[in-house]
Amino acid sequence: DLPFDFESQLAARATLVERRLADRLDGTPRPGEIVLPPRILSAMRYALLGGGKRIRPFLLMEAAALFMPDADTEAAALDVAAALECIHTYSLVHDDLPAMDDDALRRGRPTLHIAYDEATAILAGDALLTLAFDMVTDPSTSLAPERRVALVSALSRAAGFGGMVGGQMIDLASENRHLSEEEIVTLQAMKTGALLRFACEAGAIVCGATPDDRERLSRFGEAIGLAFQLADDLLDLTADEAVMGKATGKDADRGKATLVSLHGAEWAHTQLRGLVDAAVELLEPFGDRAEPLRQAAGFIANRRN
Ligand code: GRG
Repeated sequence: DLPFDFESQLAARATLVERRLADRLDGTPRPGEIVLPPRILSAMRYALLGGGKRIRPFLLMEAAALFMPDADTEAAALDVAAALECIHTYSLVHDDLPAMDDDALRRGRPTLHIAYDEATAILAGDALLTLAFDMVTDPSTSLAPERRVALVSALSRAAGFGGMVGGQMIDLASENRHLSEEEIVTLQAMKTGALLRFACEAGAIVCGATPDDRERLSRFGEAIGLAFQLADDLLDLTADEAVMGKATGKDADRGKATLVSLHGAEWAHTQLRGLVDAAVELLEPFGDRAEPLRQAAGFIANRRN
């Protein structure tokens, strides 16, 4: 057996997702659609097809692969993975808007509202959010209706006011206000953790896994969601200030506390190792087949961007 090569597997999965998204936005109206206004189509393509690690789709497809899906189920997992990337991309587009983070660059290119305009960026975000649910429910996929409903339900909750949007609201409302450690963890679990958790849980849902396995993957997703955020906070430490243990970057600029600014980088590194270990332990029952997810946990904790 060749050793598992994480980077090339991530790239291969990303290519599949990008192809699926490019196909869906090829400009051909689907039943019920009359005309696709070129400007929104091009804005959606700009946002969706402009890079990104595609880590959420990877997690979803690798979680599904644990259950040895047949070709139809694997195709359905790809559709759900592409849908999830639509929601993630919409959140980045809206997060970059002047009313939120007011960022000019995303994934190394001008943000959507700079490349197009603000109204188009709002609409393209809205369209990406709704497209996600279209893709999950598309009758052309062979997925059993109960599984589709379970996916729509879990995705709505992960993305909505009890998940990502709610986390973003708490975040905005807490600028320059002291947050307790518990509040920071809750906010992060909602804002970034909910979609990562959904990614892992959805792999199980697509394959009709047992409630136990679904729960196990959900807990795995929760642990790597926390790791993702800690790694993000660590990335906000500049080389110089890391020595003094002082956080910079957008969050710190706005006077926002992170776990790293509360406890320092060394604590965060120890914590990260603990989270990866806990995540990996949850994969134990899946044996060797879980190697991609194991490596994904390490990748998320050690990521450089
Ligand atoms: C505006 C509804 C709404 C929600 C915004 C997730 C989120 C909530 C905002 C994203 C802003 C942000 C910088 C969050 C921190 C987590 C983070 C670094 C997200 C970027 O995700 P990656 O690293 O990005 O997976 P790529 O580009 O690889 O897809």
